[in-house]
Amino acid sequence: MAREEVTLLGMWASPLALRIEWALKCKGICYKYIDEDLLNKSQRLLTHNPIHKKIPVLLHGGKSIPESLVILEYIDETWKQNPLLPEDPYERAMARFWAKFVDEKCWTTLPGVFGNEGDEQEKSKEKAIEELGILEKQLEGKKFFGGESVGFLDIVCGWIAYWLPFIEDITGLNLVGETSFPALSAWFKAYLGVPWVKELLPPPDKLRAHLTTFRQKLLSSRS
Ligand SMILES: N[C@@H](CCC(=O)N[C@@H](CS)C(=O)NCC(=O)O)C(=O)O
Repeated sequence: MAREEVTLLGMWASPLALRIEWALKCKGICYKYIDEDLLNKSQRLLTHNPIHKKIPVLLHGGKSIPESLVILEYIDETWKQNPLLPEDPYERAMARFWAKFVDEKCWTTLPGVFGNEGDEQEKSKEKAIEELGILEKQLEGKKFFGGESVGFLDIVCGWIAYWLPFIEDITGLNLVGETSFPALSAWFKAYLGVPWVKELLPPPDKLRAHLTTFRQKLLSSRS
């Protein structure tokens, strides 16, 4: 089963699809990548994720697995090499706890900073700084969330390391400074410096242009 063809339905600018590519790359799994048009969803996407109709979706052995965190755990359980989740049950539970925190909090708050102006943006910014401060504490004294090497939580949070500077640049706001967030700033560099992490990052100019247009759309839909 583990040797059967692996296909990822993704979208090049999706931080959540990138999570899956990172995990597959870290495990050394060959996969086929299909870039989906999220404005004109394919029958393939609707068939493989009929409930949420979203990417990422992993196809393996005739089965479809949706939801990025679920996919990450599936990958970790299917291919045992380079384990992502810690072995200790308590540590595993905590990695899942923090992954849920990132998806329930930062995944909503950072787009709130990006897609708003004025008071709404200010409120999201305050919340984002508070949540990033919580992650900062988790990292203190460690190189990676996973300790000395990249683990589950690094892959879950990885999008923040790459996307946050674009958010700051495009909005003109400063959220994570090297003085106020030393551990997080050092982790951004360490994570993005991992060869298989770096290799999969979307081209910066293309991403900046995409995000700039996306922000304009978000702002005009709100006005
Ligand atoms: N909780 C889901 C969220 C997936 C998600 O929001 N995917 C976005 C791309 S990053 C998407 O497919 N958006 C299209 C839509 O909402 O219609 C996960 O972790 O996989």
